[in-house]
Amino acid sequence: MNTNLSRFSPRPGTRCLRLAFLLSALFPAALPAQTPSARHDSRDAHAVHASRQEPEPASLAPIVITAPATDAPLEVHLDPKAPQQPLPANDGASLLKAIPGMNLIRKGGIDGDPVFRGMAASRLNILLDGEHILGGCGGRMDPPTAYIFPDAYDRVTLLKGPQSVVHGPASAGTVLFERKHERFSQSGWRLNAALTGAGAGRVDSFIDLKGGNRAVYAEGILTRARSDDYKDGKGDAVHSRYERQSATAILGLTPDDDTRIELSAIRSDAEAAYADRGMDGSRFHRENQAVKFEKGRIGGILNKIEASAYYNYIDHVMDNYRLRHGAATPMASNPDRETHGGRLAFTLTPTENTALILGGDLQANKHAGRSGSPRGRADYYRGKARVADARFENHGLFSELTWQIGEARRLIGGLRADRWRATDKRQTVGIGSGMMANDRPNPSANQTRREILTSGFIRLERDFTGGTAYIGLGRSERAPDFWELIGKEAAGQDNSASLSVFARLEPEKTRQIDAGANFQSGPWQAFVSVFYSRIDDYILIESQYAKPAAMGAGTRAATIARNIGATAWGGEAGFNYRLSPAWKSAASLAYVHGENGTDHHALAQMPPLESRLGLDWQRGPWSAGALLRLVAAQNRRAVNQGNVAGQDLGKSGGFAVFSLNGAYRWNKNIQINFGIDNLFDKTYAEHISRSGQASMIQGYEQTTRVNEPGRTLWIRTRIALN
Ligand SMILES: [Cu+2]
Repeated sequence: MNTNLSRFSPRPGTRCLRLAFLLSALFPAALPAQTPSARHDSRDAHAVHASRQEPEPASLAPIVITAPATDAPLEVHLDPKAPQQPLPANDGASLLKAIPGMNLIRKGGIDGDPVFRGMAASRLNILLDGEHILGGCGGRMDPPTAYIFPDAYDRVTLLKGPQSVVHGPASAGTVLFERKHERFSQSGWRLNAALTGAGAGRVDSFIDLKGGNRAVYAEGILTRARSDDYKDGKGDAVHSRYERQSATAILGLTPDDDTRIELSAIRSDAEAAYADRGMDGSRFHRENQAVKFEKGRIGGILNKIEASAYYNYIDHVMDNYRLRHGAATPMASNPDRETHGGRLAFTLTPTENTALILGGDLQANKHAGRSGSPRGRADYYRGKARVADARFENHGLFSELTWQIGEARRLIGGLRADRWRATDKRQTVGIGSGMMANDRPNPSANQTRREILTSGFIRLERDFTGGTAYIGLGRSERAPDFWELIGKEAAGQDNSASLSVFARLEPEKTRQIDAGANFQSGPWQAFVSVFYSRIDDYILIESQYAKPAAMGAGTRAATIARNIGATAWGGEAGFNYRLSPAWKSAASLAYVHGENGTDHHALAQMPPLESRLGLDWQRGPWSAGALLRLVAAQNRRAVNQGNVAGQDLGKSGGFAVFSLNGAYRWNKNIQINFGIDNLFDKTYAEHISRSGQASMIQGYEQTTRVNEPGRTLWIRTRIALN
């Protein structure tokens, strides 16, 4: 085992799991059956829409998720603890892939960037239990989802489009990773645990133990996951191994049914090999503390108060010697990011038919870095002082109103204003590489930028027998993020003023129309959601941009950021159809089309048309399923253009991947799921995955894109006791 990781919680999950198995075998029926109090946090914006039910399984979900539920307009829910096919890697982005319209920019085994409708990074607003946290890596090794241990959460929600303002500015969508909180109705405890084994030496485990009484509760969650390099369909190893673990401790007070005060602390670390670049992540250390306060049913028009504050620290190391061999010059880079944030929101019910959320949120983060040689050398990186390179601050105010018009119609609207500030602390910028590397004065050193950003939306929802339809208009402004502003150059042929794009990038403005419907009748369940979006000042990242060499004659390849005009349209549709009491079929379709109006060609990083067909069978304690994923070729591309996470590499071919799964449910507390992903051992790569040729890692095959795993067998045992 890796020394870095063994420092805390050595193999916690597996030991506790054995204990859990033993307990359940000894006392199968003796365990007290407790139902937590029925009150449940409903989504605030829909407080007046009481008919909307949260999916609350009484016990374990029987079937592998092949098509997540879309039970409210524009919302998709996922149970992060339920088994999924294909078995997702142990991080947040891999988990999201099950949602139609979601894709992944693969870099290795974990830590890919999630993409929704072709929009990645800051265009997809990701919250970890209400917190906006950002990674430390300037090379985008750690999107926020790299710090998500799916088993430590209870619910994942995707809110499509700019149709929400209460969770921060959103353009393509918002993803909420949340824990559920229920007051104990009497003293008791609850245990959730799972052990997963899969090909490539993969072992995932988690244990979540919660105990308490009416007044107080405590919870501890330990997760651990490891995998060796997986093999693609041809049998070639992909440089992708990883190891990660997390520990979460929560202490809460529930003096009454409507009040909750909670303290939480999280520590996690990981290491991961990257197949797409010259370095690996050897440290993803996270420390997080948060406090939350919630009070509901206050009386009068004030219905609820929510307040929270958090601190997050990320210490990341990437190097070229710990997880690979053959680097001529061993070197490491050690950036860190410190984030403080908070939120205050009031839910008001001015009349019987209206709910109003008023609030504000703030976030401030500091980024710094240092780099050097491995331990034992004169230039050891840990012996150096960190040098600040950027500071960001954002203060937002929001209001969202839901107005129930009669029985069947709702009008929902929101407004948001953000005051954003960024400071470029870099004194120099490095240009060129290797022997030609050269430090130049940063043209935007110590500059501060300020912007006022506004966003808003309005949406009409109409219920009909068996379903809901909606149409919405939204607008949002997004400030350039750390990855766009810091470290990218501007267009131009000088090696002075254009070396920093910091002062030049305009905020991105999205105007979008969203429409769709959900429908349920007899054996049918269906959804459709479509969008059309016009993006002014879309921030495009372009690599291989020729600029004069740092020294002497010739050119060098720079990576620049610039604003363009863009449009995108597309959507998702799907259905479930119950053929008989035992058989159920499901299908989904997702498509997005993007156009770069400034350069008059395709917008880069657009995933191709994709369809999923599933068939599920269930009888008594047994269930089984088959999943066929069909992905079309993508000929629309813009080579060397993209976003901070990925760049287009060229056309890509289509593929079909077939997978099988089965489950046996021992009783309501214990369940075993198993499956074979990519049954026919197909060799394939996703269109938007990163290049497998850039890294030249000794002992590994170089591929156009980082290939997906070949045939993979897996088994997952899960226990839920209360
Ligand atoms: Cu990194």
